[in-house]
Amino acid sequence: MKKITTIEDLGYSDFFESNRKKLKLDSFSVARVVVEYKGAYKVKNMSGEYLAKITGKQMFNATSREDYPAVGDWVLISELDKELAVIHGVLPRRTMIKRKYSGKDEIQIIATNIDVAFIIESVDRDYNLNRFERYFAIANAGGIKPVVILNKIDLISKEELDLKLAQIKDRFSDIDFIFTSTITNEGLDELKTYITKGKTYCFLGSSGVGKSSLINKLLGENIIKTEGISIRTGRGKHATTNREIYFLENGGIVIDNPGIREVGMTDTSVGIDNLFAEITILAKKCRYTDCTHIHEPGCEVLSALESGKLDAGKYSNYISLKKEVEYYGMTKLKKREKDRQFGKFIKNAKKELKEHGY
Ligand SMILES: Nc1nc2c(ncn2[C@@H]2O[C@H](COP(=O)(O)OP(=O)(O)OP(=O)(O)O)[C@@H](O)[C@H]2O)c(=O)[nH]1
Ligand SMILES: [Mg+2]
Ligand SMILES: [Zn+2]
Repeated sequence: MKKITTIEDLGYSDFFESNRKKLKLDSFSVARVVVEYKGAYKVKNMSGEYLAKITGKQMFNATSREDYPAVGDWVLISELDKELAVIHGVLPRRTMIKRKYSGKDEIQIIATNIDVAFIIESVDRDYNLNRFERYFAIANAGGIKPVVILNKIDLISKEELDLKLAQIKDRFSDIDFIFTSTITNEGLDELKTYITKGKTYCFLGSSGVGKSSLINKLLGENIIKTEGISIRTGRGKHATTNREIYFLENGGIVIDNPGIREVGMTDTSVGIDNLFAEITILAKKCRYTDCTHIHEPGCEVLSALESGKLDAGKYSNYISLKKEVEYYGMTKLKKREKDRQFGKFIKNAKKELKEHGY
């Protein structure tokens, strides 16, 4: 790992410094969140590393997950001793990647202040174009460039690889793809060309695809523990359990993540519209401005689908991602209404108590 000598080595830039100045928070030190634990963080600055917790006040004021620190954040801290610190606030984020847990209405911030999201799948398994698109949508929504890594190319033949490449190019013409193997080291030099000093990179993908193995290669030593694939399930065994930042010798900053099972949409609408620009452009010409592109007459999207101009897989994924975003918006509204009613209930209860002389 690189030895940190300046705050820029941690990824600090004018963006954060100008926000810090605006907020007039000179009495605190800045540090970057480098690991997230349950209920605590490891933060790092020029003076060292600290185990840190947020203040009770901050917890009390938090209204959503987004108010809490996440890996990649720049936080304002006060040092208690050589190893402990308190987090008082989070500096405004430059970018953020988040997802919804399926089934739950909870958001998870995967990481913040990242420049590139490497989305990793392994070629020997059932890699899935729809899933790629989900990652592209959340990256896009967060202002982050997605780059795909197809790992473990040592496990398939050249013919199989060419076939996969053709499929991918067909569906995603403007995304960069890197083919790698941590066994033969193919593609690793190409991967390194993407990584520059002071920029932050996030490694995302299912368990067992080789995220940590790739980062170990970039580090040039096996710092991160990796794990074999379970023969019984064919799945990874969740070797990595915490998100964590590593610092490369060339100055690049990389975030290793635990395997992600599902990539649920949150308020990702803009990300989806950007990603599916082809459909967004068609949709402008639909007869009805509120066209859902599912059954309406005069729908340009449907006619492009029928004529074969629009890829069917792309279309159906677009529709399901849009529905998910809509559903997310609805559950959020409902929750807000519930919170509002609960607030009223508390207020009335307090009033009644007062009236009864309590
Ligand atoms: N054949 C082959 N195996 C690989 C390659 N890269 C990683 N592996 C193996 O795949 C397994 C999983 O690798 P990890 O790096 O732990 O995967 P991960 O994505 O970090 O998994 P989680 O931490 O559980 O999310 C290990 O047994 C690695 O040795 C590769 O390029 N080719
Ligand atoms: Mg791992
Ligand atoms: Zn339409």
